[in-house]
Amino acid sequence: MNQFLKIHPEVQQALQDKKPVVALESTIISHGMPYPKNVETALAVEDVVRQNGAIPATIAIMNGKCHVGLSKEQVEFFGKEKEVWKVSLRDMPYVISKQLYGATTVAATMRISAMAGIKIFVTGGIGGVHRGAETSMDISADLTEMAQTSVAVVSAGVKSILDIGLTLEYLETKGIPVVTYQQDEFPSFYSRKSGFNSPLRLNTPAEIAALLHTKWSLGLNGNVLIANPVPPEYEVPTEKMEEHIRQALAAASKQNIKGKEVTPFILQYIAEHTKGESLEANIALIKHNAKVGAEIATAYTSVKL
Ligand code: PSU
Ligand code: MN
Repeated sequence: MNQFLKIHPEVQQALQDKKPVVALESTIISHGMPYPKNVETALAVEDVVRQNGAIPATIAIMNGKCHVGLSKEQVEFFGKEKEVWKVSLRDMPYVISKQLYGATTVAATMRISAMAGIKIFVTGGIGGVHRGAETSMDISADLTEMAQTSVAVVSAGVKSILDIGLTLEYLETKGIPVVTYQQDEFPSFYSRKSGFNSPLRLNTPAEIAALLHTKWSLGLNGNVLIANPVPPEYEVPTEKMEEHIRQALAAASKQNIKGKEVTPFILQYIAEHTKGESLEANIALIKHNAKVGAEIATAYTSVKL
């Protein structure tokens, strides 16, 4: 096994027994939500995965290793500790060789999942092409990683802090199937709508599992993005979010926020300025993604070869 990988015994056992396993990221814990809601949510999401028949594997970096499956205490640590790096692919060798604490983004979590042999990964929202990317060139490494690593990601679509149209174009260019679960429109995280048709739609975990199996059996490496709309009762209307997003982007530009700081800055700004409503939606949609992700992982393990 890779010398930099440390797989929790429960996760290792499940992988060996070919039982369903769902990977979870840690940037959302350390940089995506405020304490203590971040820790409560991370632990609740693990429970939802379990209740739906799969083993959760939250991924983070510490003591020079990529940890696949964390204890409650470790999740608590990543939720509280301030000196945690936000680790995308670029940062992995530095943070691992310096033995620093690293919370993994979608890109880094996908790569570590692949090293461990996990095929399904659940998150809230992925990174993408930012608004104004034609001049800033700010395109998340999540997208380039999705083009090459064969791990499926369940998200609630793409947050409209990004340019959703350009993100969908980029995904098309890179050959990444985008499947919306049970509706025709691609969702935009807080909202079930985005104004963009989803390239593909599937209605059951079994159909999604069959698509994954077919793609990878064809030798088509890379990700499938599964967009799972936020439950209607938690939806925040797009018009309402748009105002906050505009303000967040203006504040980021005024404070000259650049590079890896952009996404955490905007997420935090929105959480503070929507007085918890967006945070409640965020929590609800991640739990819902965990349920659907566990169902897909379960269906995937029973695909007939
Ligand atoms: N988008 C969200 N919530 C998040 C993130 C993105 O709606 O928590 C986090 C994820 O960890 C994602 C990362 O992989 O931000 C992307 O950062 P960047 O845009 O710097 O690549
Ligand atoms: Mn970026």
